[in-house]
Amino acid sequence: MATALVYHEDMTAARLLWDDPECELERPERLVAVLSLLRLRGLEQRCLRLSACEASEAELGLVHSPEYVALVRETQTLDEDELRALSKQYDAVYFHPSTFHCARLAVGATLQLVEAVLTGAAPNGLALVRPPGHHSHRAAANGFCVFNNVAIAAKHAKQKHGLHRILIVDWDVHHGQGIQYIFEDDPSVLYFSWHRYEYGRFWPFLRESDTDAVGQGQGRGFTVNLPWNQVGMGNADYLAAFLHVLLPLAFEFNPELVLVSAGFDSAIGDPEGQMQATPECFAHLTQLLQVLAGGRVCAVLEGGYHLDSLSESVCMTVQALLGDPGPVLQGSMEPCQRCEGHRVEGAGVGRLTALISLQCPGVHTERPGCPGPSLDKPPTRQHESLTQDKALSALGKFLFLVDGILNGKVTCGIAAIPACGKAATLDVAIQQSLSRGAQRLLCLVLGELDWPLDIADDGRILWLNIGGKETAVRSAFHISTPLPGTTGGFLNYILGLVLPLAYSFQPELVLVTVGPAQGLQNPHVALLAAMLRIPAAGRVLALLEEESAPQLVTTLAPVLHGEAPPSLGPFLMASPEDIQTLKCLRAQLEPRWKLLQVASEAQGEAGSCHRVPLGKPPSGTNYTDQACS
Ligand code: X5A
Ligand code: ZN
Repeated sequence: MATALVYHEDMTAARLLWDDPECELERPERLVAVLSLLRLRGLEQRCLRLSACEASEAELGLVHSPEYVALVRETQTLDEDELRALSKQYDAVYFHPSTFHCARLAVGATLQLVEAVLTGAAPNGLALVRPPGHHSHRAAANGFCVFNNVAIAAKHAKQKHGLHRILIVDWDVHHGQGIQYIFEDDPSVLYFSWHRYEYGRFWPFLRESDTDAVGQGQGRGFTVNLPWNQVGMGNADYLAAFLHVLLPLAFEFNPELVLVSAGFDSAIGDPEGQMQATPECFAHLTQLLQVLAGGRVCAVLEGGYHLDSLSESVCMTVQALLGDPGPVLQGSMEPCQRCEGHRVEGAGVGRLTALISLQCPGVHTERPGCPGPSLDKPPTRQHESLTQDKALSALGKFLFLVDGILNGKVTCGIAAIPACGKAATLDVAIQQSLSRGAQRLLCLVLGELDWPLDIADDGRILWLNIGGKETAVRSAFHISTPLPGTTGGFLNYILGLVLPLAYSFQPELVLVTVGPAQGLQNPHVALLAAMLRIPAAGRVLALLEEESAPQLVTTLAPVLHGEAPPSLGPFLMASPEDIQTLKCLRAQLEPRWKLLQVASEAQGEAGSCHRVPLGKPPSGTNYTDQACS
């Protein structure tokens, strides 16, 4: 099942016919540039290509008034002067004789994408559309937008598929006020938007783009605005916003579908956004969203006006949707710092996952229905079974696997080990990695296990023990804490501690050790692996104890390949004790690991951009990190 890519070349027809410096950014070349880079990278060819059809007027009517639809229909017959006069009645809008056709195709493409994902024809996908949609209102065009593609798709998903919870993530650099207005009293649609704001001095200059606009009536708490009051936000800021603000809310909301208003004017080089986040960041944002809603992520193009930055960022998004591991996120992980120069790398080569069993105790090494290993094909969702290879000793295989991950021949691996050999195997894996020159090794230990005595705490190993006897920060690299008691607590630990640490540390390899009596259910371990894989660019080696291995392999192998983890089941808030423990850990670790910072009230004016404004917490979401900030 491949990622859906929905497009129609007629959407390049609409263009600005007169001089207008504000509107000239939104031009046909945007789609041409994106598509040609997708082809050059071989990404388009890996997708399920769907040709867009025009949305029906009934579909447009899910959001827009009949009078407004009629008015846009009439623009097909207007001459240039009339088009220009009409355009002037709206803020930052131009009409072209083909606008109605293009805008209907844009809605149609978005609906086809959602249809493909909700019927199971594709796991996820991207609609490449023009004109964009998120600024348009029920009865008005606005900000280059004519029909509200994403809002119509959300209404359609509710009405035609009976969905109850839809998350809209608007990572465009402008506030999608149109979407906000349409769903402000609707608790079934959680709308999150970050946007350049500058205290209201940036377009569209709205009071209601600020943090205190949280929705109304039944929908109160289901609109979340994160205004950026400075330009220059980079990868660490965007990650901090996802880890500390969006994802805690999103997990509790538990969406059935994620729609992304995927504007790339929030990427480096864009003349509108003036931000610093690199294209690679969008692979990370996409992967982080893919752990929600069973991976049903539908990205729909909004803005993005720097053709190279736009095209690279779309490629990164598609690579993530396809399940490719990586890329590594470069640069400082300190929120609100200017990031280093924009580096662009080509697509990764095909890599394999190896599954091995040190004692060969009947662990499944092939996923059912999975084709055999193939080295020359780019898709990375195949396993290489090493169990059959009698020539290699068990330990030899294991070391081969460690090497393979470090030198990039293998992406990730799972090893089953006897309980008595767990500590020794981990020790060997660490020694082997260090002797191969590894500089940063993250050891995530679930269950009780002490730091190997013969290995120095010299900054090359970050030891994070969850499920240990006591809470202890022995050094910035040696952290131990008991297991949180609830799903909410566990999520808090992942989003508020494990992932920020992993992103800050930038490990070359993550060793996850899972004991049988560590108290976590398989879906929890799967979620942890699915999320750790993201900062680790896929390079995760899981060491399982034999007794628990057979079921855990079945759960872990798909997620290490980028498939969505299973749902965690009923949500229980973190206990006050767990929140207190996390708060205490973070307070001690923040000076060294900057991505742990949620807010820094103490820093005054200069540090005010560190603040991730939480506003008034939406009702029922108070398990999040406010207690820690
Ligand atoms: C979709 C989008 C921006 C309009 C900016 C007007 N619209 N100054 O990015
Ligand atoms: Zn925009």
